[in-house]
Amino acid sequence: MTRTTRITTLDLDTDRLATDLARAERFGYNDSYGEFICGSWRSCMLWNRTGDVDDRFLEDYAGPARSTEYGAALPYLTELMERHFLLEHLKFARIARLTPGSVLVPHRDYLELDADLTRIHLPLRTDELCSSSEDETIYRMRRGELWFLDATRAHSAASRSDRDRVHLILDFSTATPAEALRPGLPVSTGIPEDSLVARRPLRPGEYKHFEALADVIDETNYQDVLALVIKRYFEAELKAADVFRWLEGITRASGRPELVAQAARHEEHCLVSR
Ligand code: YCP
Ligand code: CO
Repeated sequence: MTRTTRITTLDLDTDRLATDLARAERFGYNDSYGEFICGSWRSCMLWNRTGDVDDRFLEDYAGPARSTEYGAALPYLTELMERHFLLEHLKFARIARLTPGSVLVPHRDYLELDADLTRIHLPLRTDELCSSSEDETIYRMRRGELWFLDATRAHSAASRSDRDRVHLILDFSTATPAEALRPGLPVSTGIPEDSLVARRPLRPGEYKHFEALADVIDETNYQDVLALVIKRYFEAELKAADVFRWLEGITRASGRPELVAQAARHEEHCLVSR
């Protein structure tokens, strides 16, 4: 069973959202967490421990989050957050932009923290060519939908869109999403049928064709080969962990021990410990 849940759909004010998004276009975005990205996923902090936009990473801390200059420059998003959430439990709020053609390496969040957080997404600009995943489940988060993501499980995202996918991402200290939400919103659980993305079964010998990339892979295109495998995971029935199985198989077949070690370290960092 996936734990990811579409909580509810918000009725967004298109004009006010457009005003905030236009402002957010001019923010400075950072490339932190590049080891989880093939392509580009850039983010900026709206709320964090210090209120300083240069504190770009998730970290453990006590007490409530503070708004940064970017958070303060977005009145509509601030209002939405105040209306729907108990912000005393908020730890981080970010805007994240996934650029066309980019994919995330399957990973688990919060491994570097003492305590897990509760992750909420609100897509602000997206389309049908953007997908997300939890383990073997591929789904679409549509604009205006509030989603709880179990970011402690292996998850990923991919964009084949021709423009940036823009999401508001919130992290709360509560054990469950319900404890972070103000009472009153209709709350559902699970992923609705029409949000699921079907994949085809693997073709016989499909892995073997990828293994032939052993003749191509080197330190200059390691991330590109990984991107090919991740893109296949979004099309055909691989598990999130299979992405690394395939990558490791390709690196072993290449006969280059440094690439084998790189893939093993990368898997450890993304899925096991850091
Ligand atoms: C995060 N997950 O939420 C990570 C890093 C990709 C998505 C980048 O911080
Ligand atoms: Co993540």
